[in-house]
Amino acid sequence: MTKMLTVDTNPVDCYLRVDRIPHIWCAGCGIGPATGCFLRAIDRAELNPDKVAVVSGIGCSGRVAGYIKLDSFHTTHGRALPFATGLKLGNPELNVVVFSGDGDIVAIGGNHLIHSARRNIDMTVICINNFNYGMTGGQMGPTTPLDARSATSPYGNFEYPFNLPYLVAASGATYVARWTVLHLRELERSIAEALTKPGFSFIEVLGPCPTVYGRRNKLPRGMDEMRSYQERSVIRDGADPKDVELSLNGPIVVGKFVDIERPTLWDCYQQMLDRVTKP
Ligand SMILES: Cc1ncc(C[n+]2csc(CCOP(=O)(O)OP(=O)(O)O)c2C)c(N)n1
Ligand code: SF4
Ligand SMILES: [Mg+2]
Repeated sequence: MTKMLTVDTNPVDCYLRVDRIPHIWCAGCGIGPATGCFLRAIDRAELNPDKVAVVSGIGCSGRVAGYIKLDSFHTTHGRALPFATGLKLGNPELNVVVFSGDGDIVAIGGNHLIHSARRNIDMTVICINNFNYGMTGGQMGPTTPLDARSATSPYGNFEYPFNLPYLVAASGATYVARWTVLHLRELERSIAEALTKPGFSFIEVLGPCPTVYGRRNKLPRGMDEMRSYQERSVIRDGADPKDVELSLNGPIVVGKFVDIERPTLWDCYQQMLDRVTKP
């Protein structure tokens, strides 16, 4: 891919299907900034874009695949991970990235998430957690904080939510981090690191959904929302994932929580082949 930069183009335009712009995202949505970080991370990690494949499911976050001018696949709801697994096993040279939302990856796709982590499939998962199903009008999901209001919890959520870093770390992920869309530099660096690390990497990105989740929970908007992220967040690299639970208005612990080595599914497959084919 040849980059053609002029003064009025954005450095990541080469990775975007600009003919699809304007995008569908609302003003103040966190998905756009997270997408920008991902695209800049491709350059930071010095990847060959021709070897990067992006897979999304369904949802506002799942629209990302439609806007990215790489090999990108907009799959069915919750099935981005199995699709990505097939891509990776079919062509292990590919750098496979799943970019989708909390509903897509953790609710309908939750089963695939824990098993992809358990098998340590070499891929990077970027999960935009906006605490609800934004696209369909703001229903509650498995990351909706206790007491948060949503279309389906009008008096406040009484179901205990998942703590995603703890869930994926316990399932076997070898790289786990969380950032908000206020932490653009850290997020870009973290994605670049995850892209070059073998094994199952998971990055939770907390991003606002002002249109449905934010409005129902009377959260600050725009710059005020960013200020609230700034006031609430604390960077704690190496924190134990079980200690990074989120709540509606409480502290937000961000950072890199897990960075360990473990053989990937492909490594284990090769080891088994070596063993059984030895004379
Ligand atoms: C099989 C199936 N069930 C339900 C839906 C409806 N649906 C579309 S997007 C979505 C939730 C998306 O939530 P999330 O992944 O958090 O994305 P967001 O819109 O919040 O970014 C649902 C339930 C669907 N498209 N397909
Ligand atoms: S509904 Fe929410 S998640 Fe969807 S584009 Fe609007 S702000 Fe973003
Ligand atoms: Mg969501």
